[in-house]
Amino acid sequence: MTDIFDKCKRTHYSNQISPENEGETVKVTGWVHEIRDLGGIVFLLLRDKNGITQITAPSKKVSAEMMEDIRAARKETIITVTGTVQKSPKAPNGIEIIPSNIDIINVAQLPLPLDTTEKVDAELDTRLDSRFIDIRKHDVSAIFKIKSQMLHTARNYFYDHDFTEITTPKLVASATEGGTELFPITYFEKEAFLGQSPQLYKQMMMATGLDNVFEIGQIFRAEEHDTLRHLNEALSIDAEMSFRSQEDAMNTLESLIKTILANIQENCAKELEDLGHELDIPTEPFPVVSYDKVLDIVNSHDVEMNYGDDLSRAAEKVLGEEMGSYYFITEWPMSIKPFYVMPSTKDPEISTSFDLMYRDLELSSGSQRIHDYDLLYSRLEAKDLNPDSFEKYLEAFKYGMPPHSGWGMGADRLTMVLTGSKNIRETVLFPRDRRRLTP
Ligand code: AMO
Repeated sequence: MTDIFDKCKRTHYSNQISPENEGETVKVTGWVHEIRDLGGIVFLLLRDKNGITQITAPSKKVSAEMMEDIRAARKETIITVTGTVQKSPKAPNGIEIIPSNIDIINVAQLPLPLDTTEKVDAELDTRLDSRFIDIRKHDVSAIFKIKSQMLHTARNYFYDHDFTEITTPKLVASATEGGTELFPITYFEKEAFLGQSPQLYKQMMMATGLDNVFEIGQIFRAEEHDTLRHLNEALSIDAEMSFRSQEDAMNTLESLIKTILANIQENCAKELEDLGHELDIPTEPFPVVSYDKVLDIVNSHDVEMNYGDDLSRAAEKVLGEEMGSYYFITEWPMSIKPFYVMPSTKDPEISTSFDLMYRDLELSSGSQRIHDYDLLYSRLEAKDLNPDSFEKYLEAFKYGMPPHSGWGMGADRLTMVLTGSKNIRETVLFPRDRRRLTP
């Protein structure tokens, strides 16, 4: 018996066959996308990772037995077709294949939970319930190919810039980010949580002499609200750098984003086309706007914002319209930033923190960090946090902690920008939100 994998061994992906291959025998394998039976001729569209190939079976050229096999092929069944390439200007890639052999590899049940050929998209919830079929659609898989390319570029960028990749625990004992709730878990006889951020660990790495570290990993936020930008489990790209200032951290972030944009533009042309999305690529340095200026802009648009307020949704929208694509917001009040943020040397009420925005979407936040033990201890107290819960973190600041800076960027949010997705759930294979824990 021929091994099933031998049967499936393709000679070409759909995008690798062109009119230049006319007359050649090729073998393609994939999913039955669509079948059109016109009586004397059957058209079968076969879909693979890279596109679609038309299989054309005229009853005059193809055996009666094979005509039967083709007619019996159900949508989404896996088949392999061997045949001769023929030019066909109206077919995908300008070719069609006249089959000489068809193997049915695995039959799909009907009805399908989701139709991959529907012109109008199903509800997002229905799609997420059957994500494995949803991603068969090229305009959906394009999002994950772009996300993969983005993560690959980010990793390369860090390796090229002398960063060490780290992985830190996600089962943790304490909170790091004020303002969002923690997910409590049962950890034997102790109280524990899912990590909101690798913040404490990446800072502790600064005391090890590794100098520059990065992590790409999941963060967990028990956000109460249900928005198009928040998930309860998100992917974060975190960087932390010793002996580097707030400005150095901002420059690294900006240069990383520009590298990612250039790379996606170069390597994901087909995916961008599948999505009908054009990248917004800034050539100038990202503008920097102070928190005070943000207050002026927002208030001048009749949206109320007082000193010490975080950005409301309405404020983000105003800024998105006023500021254009990528921009930094700096000089935030200390009162609304986490305990580890270094106050500015100019004014202790103003922080060294920054947010990177894309229009009305916050992509990243970061800062120079406090490296002085006594100051850090007093900031914990000032934020009503118990320094005893941070004992192991604080220890790293007692025996030679370099000054340092860093940031965390939402990888799913960045993917929204790169793919033009309006809902963060589109950019995550299996999103976790208030209502969704499966699949
Ligand atoms: P922050 O809490 O601002 O900062 O998070 C950093 C970035 O992570 C993304 N993000 C989210 N994405 C989707 N859903 C969520 N619920 C969610 N929460 C956050 C955002 C955000 O800008 N420790 C600091 C970073 C640092 O200073 O290094 C932190 O976690 O894009």
